[in-house]
Amino acid sequence: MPEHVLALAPTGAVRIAYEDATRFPAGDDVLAALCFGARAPDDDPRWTRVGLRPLDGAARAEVWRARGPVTRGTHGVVRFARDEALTFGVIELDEAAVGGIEAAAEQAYAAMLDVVRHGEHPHVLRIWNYFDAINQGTGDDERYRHFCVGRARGLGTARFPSFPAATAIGRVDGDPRLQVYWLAAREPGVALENPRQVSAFRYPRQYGPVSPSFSRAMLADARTLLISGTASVVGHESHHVGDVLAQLHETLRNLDSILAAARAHGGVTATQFGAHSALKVYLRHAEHTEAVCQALREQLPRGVDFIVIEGDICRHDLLIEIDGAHGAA
Ligand code: 3EB
Repeated sequence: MPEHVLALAPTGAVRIAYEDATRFPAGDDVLAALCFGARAPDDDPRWTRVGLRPLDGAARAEVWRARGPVTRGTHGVVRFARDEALTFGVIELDEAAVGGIEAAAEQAYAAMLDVVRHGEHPHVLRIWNYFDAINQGTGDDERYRHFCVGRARGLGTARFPSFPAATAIGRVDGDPRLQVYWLAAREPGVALENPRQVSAFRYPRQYGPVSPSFSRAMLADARTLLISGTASVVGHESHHVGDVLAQLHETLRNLDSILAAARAHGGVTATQFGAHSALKVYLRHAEHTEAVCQALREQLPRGVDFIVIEGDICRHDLLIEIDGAHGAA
């Protein structure tokens, strides 16, 4: 199994790998294990099951390993694991218990802020958000837009000092919990934008009352690129509506453009993704799996590790989204 060595901080480093999700690698060095589709053991707070079905084979877990000793704990509703330089935190909130997705997002983000502000790792670099039925509701009543309103309210003026990189994907398993997990660090990162895209936090009003609070990517320790969910958006508009392969191609151009921005910043040296890149591909329709996997094998540089999972994209006209990380060689 390839391993992606990400030098994430002067005092430490983290490695990401997609591993067999049924083997439950305990290991004292595990910071977090995100288990897509498969069951996660409930006796270890570092494991989180995300109910997104794997489409390209056996269930795999995205495992984040630290270099140094890891300590774990809980703080209110937050579970966390940390080493010297990094903290991985998780909140899972039942929407029904708090009054819906907007309230759940507000409370989750407020709780996250409360924990990170009082800890030694106050800089949130990267956040993942998963919740049910993301496209349900029309216009400003769409659940994704309510999520954006609640997220912004929970964040208040917090920018860490920039917005973290992020992913927001819809599950289709009917699980009523909002799942939010994040990577926070002792040192701030450098937020990057994509010159091909309008910054999400500057999206015009047509996409909702509150623009999405995230940066396109985060350069951690000036060497490691944490890439937000990226889709077939050019400027601020969705492109290639109805054509998944054209959307994939546009998405790969956006990813290359983000990598170029990181290179221009001196953060990475690679001119393309490769053996130190790990990508997660979210597909709205399972029936697109075969065509997309074939196109990925043809179009991605050799050595890139990727998994394909089922997930709804936050705009109903988008069929595919990709997030991931690229580490220093
Ligand atoms: C886009 O480019 C696609 O709301 O946190 C991608 C990544 C998207 C993160 C979020 C939304 C989010 O606008 C959607």
